[in-house]
Amino acid sequence: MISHKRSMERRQFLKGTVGAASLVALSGCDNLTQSSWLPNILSKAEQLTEVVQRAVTPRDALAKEYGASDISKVFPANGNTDPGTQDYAEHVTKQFSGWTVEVVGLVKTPRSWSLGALKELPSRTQITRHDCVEGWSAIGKWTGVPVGDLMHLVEPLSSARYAVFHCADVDDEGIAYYESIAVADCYHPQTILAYELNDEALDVPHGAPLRLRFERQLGYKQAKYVMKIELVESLAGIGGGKGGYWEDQGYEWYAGI
Ligand SMILES: Nc1nc2c(c(=O)[nH]1)N[C@H]1C(S)=C(S)[C@@H](COP(=O)(O)O)O[C@H]1N2
Ligand SMILES: [Mo]
Repeated sequence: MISHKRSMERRQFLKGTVGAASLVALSGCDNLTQSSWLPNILSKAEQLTEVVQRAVTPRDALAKEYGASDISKVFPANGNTDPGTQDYAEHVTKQFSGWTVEVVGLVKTPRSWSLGALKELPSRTQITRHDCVEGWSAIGKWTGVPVGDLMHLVEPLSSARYAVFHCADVDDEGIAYYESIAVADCYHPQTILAYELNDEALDVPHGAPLRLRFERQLGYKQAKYVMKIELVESLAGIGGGKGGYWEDQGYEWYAGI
C-alpha cells in the first residue's frame, strides 16, 4: 500500500553507513532529474536544523500562495488512498454526515465537531504547492478551517507542546497513520483542516473528509483522514515515539521546505 516502502528499505540499509542528515538526499536520488525543487529542499533539509531554519524563516512566515491559473490539472494521490476499513466505508456511504473530529488531551475544554459544524466556522482558502519526498509536486487550492481557531476554542494548557493528528487509515501491520506538529504551528494562518480541494469536497484518495494542510512542510506531514487531534507534552509513547508514521521509520520530524 504505502509506496515509500522501497525507499525506506534502502534508507534502513544506508543508515549503517552514512549519517542521518544525508539520508534525505540519498533517498531522493532516483527522482532528482524529475523536479527542480528537490535539490533545493534537500540541501536545506540536510544542512539546517529546526532551530537554524526557524531563525532564518520565522515561524509565522507564509508559504508562497499561487494564482488560480497555476493549479495543477492533476493532483496526484499518494500513500494510502482509501483507509479501506468497514467503518470508513460506512462513512463514505453516508457522505461523512456522521464524521467528527475531536480535540482532546492537554486542553481546557475538549471538544468535537461534526463535519457540518466545522463547515459553519469561518474558512480559509489557499493555493499552495505540495512537495512529496518521492519527487513530485502539485499545486492545489485548499479550503478548510484554521486549526488555530479550533485551538482558541479548546484552549490548550501551557504544558501542551505538540498536536498529534490521528488518522483513520492503518497499514498492513495494523499501524495507524499519524502526524504531529508543534502547538505553536497550529496558529499559523495557513495551518488548516481542509475539506475542499479545488472547490470540490475532498475525495477519498486525497483524505476525505478532512486532512491537515501544514504548508512549508513536506507531503508526509499533510495527514489525511483526520479523526482526532490530541495535544500532548511529549511524543514518547505515541506510535513509535518519533512524531509520525514516517518519522518512526527514519524521516525527519521537522520537514521544513
Ligand atoms: N492518513 C494518511 N495521510 C497521509 C498519507 C497516508 O498514507 N495516510 N501519505 C502522506 C504523503 S507521503 C503524501 S505525499 C500526502 C499525499 O496527499 P495526496 O494523496 O492528497 O496527494 O499525504 C500524506 N498524508
Ligand atoms: Mo509523500
